[in-house]
Order: sequence, then structure tokens, then C-alpha cells
Amino acid sequence: PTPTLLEDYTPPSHELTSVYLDFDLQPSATSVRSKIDVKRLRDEPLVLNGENIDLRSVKIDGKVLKRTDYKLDQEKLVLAKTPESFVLEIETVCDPSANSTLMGLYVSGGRFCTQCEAEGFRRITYYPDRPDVMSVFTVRLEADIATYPYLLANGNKIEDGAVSDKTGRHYAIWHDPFPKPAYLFALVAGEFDVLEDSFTTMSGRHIPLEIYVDPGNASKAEYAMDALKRSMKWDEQVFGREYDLDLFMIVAVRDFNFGAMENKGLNIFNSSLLLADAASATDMNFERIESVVAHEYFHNWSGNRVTCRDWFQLCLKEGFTVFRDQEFSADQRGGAVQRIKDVRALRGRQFAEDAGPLAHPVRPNAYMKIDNFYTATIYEKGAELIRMLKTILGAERFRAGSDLYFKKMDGTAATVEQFIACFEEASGEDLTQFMRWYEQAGTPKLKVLRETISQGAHRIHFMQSTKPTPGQSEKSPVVIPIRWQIVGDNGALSEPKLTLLTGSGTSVTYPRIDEPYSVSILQDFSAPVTLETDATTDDLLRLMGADPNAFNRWEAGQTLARHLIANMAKAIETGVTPPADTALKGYCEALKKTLDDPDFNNAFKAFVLTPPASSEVMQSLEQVDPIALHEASKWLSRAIGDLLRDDLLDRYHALADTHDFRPDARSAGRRALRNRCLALLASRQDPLAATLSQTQLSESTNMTDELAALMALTRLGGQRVETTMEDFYTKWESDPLVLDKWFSVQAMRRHADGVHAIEQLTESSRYQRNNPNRVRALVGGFAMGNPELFHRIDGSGYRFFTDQVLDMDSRNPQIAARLLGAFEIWKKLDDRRQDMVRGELERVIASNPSKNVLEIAEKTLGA
Ligand code: BAL
Ligand code: ZN
Repeated sequence: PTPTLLEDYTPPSHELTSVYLDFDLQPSATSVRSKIDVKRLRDEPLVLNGENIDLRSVKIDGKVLKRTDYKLDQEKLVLAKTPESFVLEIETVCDPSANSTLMGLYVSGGRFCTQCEAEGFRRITYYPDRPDVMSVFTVRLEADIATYPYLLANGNKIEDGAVSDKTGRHYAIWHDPFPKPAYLFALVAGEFDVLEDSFTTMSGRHIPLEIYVDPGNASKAEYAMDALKRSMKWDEQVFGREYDLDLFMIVAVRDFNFGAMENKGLNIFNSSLLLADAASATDMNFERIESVVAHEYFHNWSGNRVTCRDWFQLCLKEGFTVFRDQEFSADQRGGAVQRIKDVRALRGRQFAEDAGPLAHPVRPNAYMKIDNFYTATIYEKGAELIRMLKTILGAERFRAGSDLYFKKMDGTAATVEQFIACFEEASGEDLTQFMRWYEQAGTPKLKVLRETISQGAHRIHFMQSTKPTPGQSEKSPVVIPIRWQIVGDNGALSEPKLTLLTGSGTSVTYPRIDEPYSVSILQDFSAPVTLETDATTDDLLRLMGADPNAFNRWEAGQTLARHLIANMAKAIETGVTPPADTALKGYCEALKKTLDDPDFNNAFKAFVLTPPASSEVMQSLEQVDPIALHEASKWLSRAIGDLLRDDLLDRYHALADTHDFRPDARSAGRRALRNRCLALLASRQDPLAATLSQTQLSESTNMTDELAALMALTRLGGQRVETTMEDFYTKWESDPLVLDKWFSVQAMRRHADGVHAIEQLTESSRYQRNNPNRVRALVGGFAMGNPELFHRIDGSGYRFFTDQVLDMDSRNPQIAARLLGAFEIWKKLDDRRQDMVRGELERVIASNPSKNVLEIAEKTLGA
């Protein structure tokens, strides 16, 4: 197969001035009739994409085309010669009930729904399925009234009623006045409960808001509705964006490839990112719901009103919209804590991607399957670029650039260049070099060295370099905004400064300082880079205790913890006992100081008490035995538990809940810190932790505490684990979202019979191998969260995982390809494990997999 290249882009040959779609919805044979007004722009064939659909007829201006009048293959219908302006009518039939790819039109829980981004619309009808073909859609849906009482599509409903000549059938007609590409098309039909509310926009328009959920679940959508109203208000206040249609709808479905989808006026959500109540959802679920509801809503402008010219520009809508949702969450929940969460996510997934065989620029220039590019690089690094843009330009000029972009590009399909040009125009800055961030893959390394110069004054040298990535051997310097500050034992010794590093190196000087001090660098993580500094343990301890920038206080602790874990991993690997580490004692004392500091909130303290995951530490190492690394990681948690035992215990008791459950940030922070204390106590196998966890498990009235207790008990191990897990299952048997959590815990815990236990779970009737959430929980959870089993030296973990990927590939290639991404770290593993992973990747390639899986396997292998 040949890749699609950015450089091959050509504008559409035909314009679609309006589209009428008529759906006769039947689960196994849905007929779709389209009627499209077409205008030829260039004398070229009209290419209509189509996959897995039966073509019944094609008409031009009412005349049926003969089979010889068009070309048809597995992927497209081509009309070689078309009139200058004409009406195109196409009739197709598809089988939604057999659609296990969850792309296009499919059935979930007996309801019809769609997912068209990126290239799903071509599974519904033959159409120029590319984002730069935008049109005004009118959609008629017809279905059985008893089974499908609600018929929804994009835009505003203009008509509905009974179908006169067919008993038991009804119809609805929807019109969306805003031109859109096919990927934003959506329809939903089925029985739902509806949670209704409304929002009055800044110009006084009254907008009904409706959330459609499985019958009985309406109260679980209340938090999402609240988040939606806050998002609508925030986008008006912070970005000046007002909602445009007369109605806004969200639908929750159980089977969904993405987290959610921003279809115009009709967002469709994975139910895991919409439904929540105290008993069944964790604080993390509430937080994710808030941010994803905001994200999809924000797309109404950054994505829908202004869309992407082609899929290479995906970051244009995703990076910008992630940035917008991060800013929203920061305003709702506190800046430092939100920044920590975002940076943890970036480091955990994006840095690994950028350092491995799947590294690609934020704007890639080639792909086989665009579905494989919904990556942490496009989303999370894409958001970091927007954040840097704001840092470089300042808040005011950034807002002016954003306003100009929405004004100038409204109703168009834009490019990254056009986006950046708006910020240049609004600010007067030359952003030519900034574009490199979009073009170059790989995480730049920022090296920082201090030097004493005359009269005790100091100089800081900043230097950058980026390692080669696949297909990009040469790297040029990017513009790196570096926020830094001098910090003494009692806090700031200078104002925070912003230095822009544009070349390979620069330096700044500062005057003599007559007391011990350190330099706090990259405050608030002002650029997505890795940092190599000459900071000593004393520097890091000073910053942990006195940095006025809360993010960097946390960061100093993380850096120290990373060193401690990496050193211990090497010691375990080589069998050399490490020397008694004074850094460990200092680190734990600094943790205690933060724990006792009334100036910091509990959520922040919980993060400070969480050392970096071993997967993150792995990135700082060349090659490592993953089991040794995991042991080292456990060692550090145990050591914290040992050294701070009494403090953790006191804090655990002091933070006990005295109110009814509230999902707000403050209450969630309290639970986070309390459960963090419990986890650290469990890490040291503290007998008291077992008692506390048992009591918490039986007494808790919210899922955050219940799940934390369950996880602490599995960490403690012992015979009671099996019965506790079974009891939990029985209690939650009827709630699929909680059962997903149960499968995650199963995936990540220790099992007496190793990988076999996970294998058995995949064969049990409890497992749902077609459901992405369930597969991600068990198979994804196993690969990403159970290093002991996944990396077993007998290769059984890799083998089992590969079998699962191939099994999934036969039904849902998109999910299978995403799972396979777990092997992206394989070059960091020891030689023996590398050989085993190579063997598995070769097995995947030899098995004639889908295009999605083939692309990931070949790239991972470096083939
Ligand atoms: N556009 C795909 C899902 C999302 O990023 O919102
Ligand atoms: Zn998005």
C-alpha cells in the first residue's frame, strides 16, 4: 500500500453546494439515498469514496448511469466526466448490525449511531470524504417508532411525524445551516432517557441542551450537563465564542472507538466519559468528563466552524482544542495541579512516542491510515505548541490572534500556516521559526549549565539539541521559551524571567548572590523539552522546599525521585547493593515538609507524594530490564512509606470524610491525598493498611474510595484478594462502566498463575471482546500497567498480548492498532526482550493484518 503525502495535496475538483440524505434505518439493511447539488471546479473526474457498502444506483440529473458510465472498486466510485453543474443521486445499502469496526453507521445497545471522523462517512454512502469538501446538509431519518422513538441528526429539527403509508414508521428531518465536512456528520436513533436543561448565550439566545442516555441513567448525566453549561460560559468569556445552532445535543453510547466526537450540534460520547455518580464514578472520571465535555463543545469553533484542510492539519483543531480544554480545567480546578496532570500525561505518553519508532511531527507529512494519527503528539504536544505561542506572544496578543483566526477563517478548511499567519498579523511577530515545532519530530533536550564569572556574578548557559527521529536525521534549533528564577532557602531571590532560546545556545547573566541558591528552570513547564542540568541533590531539595513556582516544586521532587529509581534499577540489574542514599532521606524529609505546609492544597500534596511511574523513568535510560525498573519503583514507594509511616497514618485519619460526596476539586483533592497515604502504607505491606483498606472498602459510599481500597488490597496481596474481587464483581454486576474498572484492576494486579489468569479472563463470559472499553481495560491495562506479567522473561506476556491484538484486528482494526502501540518502548528493553518483541512484531506482519495494524507494526519494527 502507498502512503498519503502532504505534498500531494490538491484542492477538491468539485463543490457540493447542498446535500440531502434520506436514511431508511433497518439494523441489517439500511438504505441511504443521497441527492447532491454539485458544481465542477476543474475538468477532472469526481472521486467519491466508499467502503463496505452496496451501490444500488447512480443518477446524474435524474438519469440512471449504466455500469460502464463509472468506475467502481473497493474504495471508490469515479465519475470520469461530469457536467459543469448537476444533481447527483446515489442509492446504497449498508449493514449496521454487522459493523464491528465502529466506524460509519453501526448499532450499539440496539441503537443506531455513527462515527465518521476521520474516514467513516465513506462507510455510509459514496461521497468525497475529505475535510475540505464542506456542504450544507439536510437529513431525513425514517425508522420503526417503537424501537427508535428518537431520531437525531446534526443541526435543527425542521419536521417530524408518522410515515403515512407505512404503519409503525416515523421520520424526522434535520437541517444544519453551517457548511461542514462529512466527518462531522452524525445520526442517532433509538430509545433514550433525556436530561434537559438550557443555556442563554451572551447575545441572549436561549439554547435547549439535551443529553441522551440509556433508560434509567439520566441522573448520571447531571455532572456532564453542569460541565457543559460551564464550558459554554467559559468559551464566551475567555475566547469570545458563542454557540450558533438553536439546540445542542449529546448522546452517550457504550461502544465507541474514541472518547467522544464533536459532530456539529450532536456530540456522541463514549458513555465512560459522560455518565457519573458518586457511587459508581471516581474523581478522575468526574474530572475527565468535565474536560472532555468542554473539549467537544470547544470544537464547535476550533474544528467545526473552522475545520482542517486535510488530515495532516489534524493538530490545528486537536492541539488547539486540547489547549482550550486544559485552560478551562485549570480555571475550574487550579492552575498548578492542572499543569502537573497535563505534564504527567505528556511525559507518560507523548515523550515516549517522540523518543521511539512511532515518532512523528505534530503535523505529519505521510500516513497510511489517518486513524493511527490520533496520537499524543498531535493532541498533547500540539497543545503545548499553542501554550508556547501564548507564552511568547503574551495573553493579549494571543487572544487577538485567536479572534482574528476565527473571524478570518470562519466557514473554511484551514492549514497550520493560515493559523500561525493570523497570530503573526495580530502580534506583528515573525513566527517563521516557530513553524519548526510543527515540522520536526522528537523532544528537544535543553541543557543548562551554571558558570561563575568575575566578581561572583553568574552566567547560565542554555543549549538545545534534538536526537534524530525516523526519517529526520537532521534537526534545526526550535524556539524554546524558558521561564526561570533564582531561588534561595526562603524563596525567590529574583523576579521570574523569560528567555527565548532560538539558536543552539544562549546565555544569561545574573549578579553575585551571597547566600546559597538554586535556579528554578522551565517554570510551569514553559516548553515541552527534557531537561539536563547541573543541579545537585541540594539544589533539588532547595527547590522542593522553597521554589515559589508550585509546578517546579513538584518537578524538583520528580527529578530527584527519577534519579533514585534509576540508580536502584541499575543496582538491581547488576546485583550490586546500592550505597545508603542520603538523597532518599532528604527527599522524604522534603515530602514531609510539603505534607505539613498549609500553603498547599491536598491535590497538590497528593501529586508531590506520587513518584514518577517506571514508564516515565524508562525514558531517561538507554536500556533497562523493565522488571528491575519496576522493582526499583516499588522500592521507592516502600521507602517513602517506611520513613513517613506515622505522618501518612495521621494524615489518613485526619482527612476522613465528614460530608456527603461532592465532586468538586477541593473534595477530590482531599480524597486523593488520603488515598495516596493509604497506597504508600500498602506499599510497605503495613498490616494496618490491610485493616484500613478493608474498612474503607466496606464503608465507602463513593467509587473513588472504594476503588482505592480495592487497589490497596490487591497490592497487599494474600488470599483475601480473590474473594474481595469476586464480591466487588457481584456488587457491580449490572454496571458495565464499573466492571471495566474491575477488569482494569484484574489486568494490573499480581496473579498466582501469571499470564494464564489474564488469558482466562479474556475467555470468560464476563469479557466483551467487541467492546473497546472492556478490551482497553483488560488487554491495554495488562500491557501498560502490569510490567511484571507483560515483560515476563519467558515471553508469555508478549505472546498473549499479540494474540489479543490480532484477535481484535479481525473486528476492529483501529482499536487493535492502538493497542499495539504498547510495543513502542521495545528498544529500551534489554536485548533478550527486544528479540522476543521483534519476533512478535514479525508475527503480526506475517499474519496479513489490517492496514492500521500493519502500519504500526512496520513502523515499530523500523521496517
Ligand atoms: N475529533 C475526535 C475526538 C476528539 O478529539 O474530540
Ligand atoms: Zn478533539
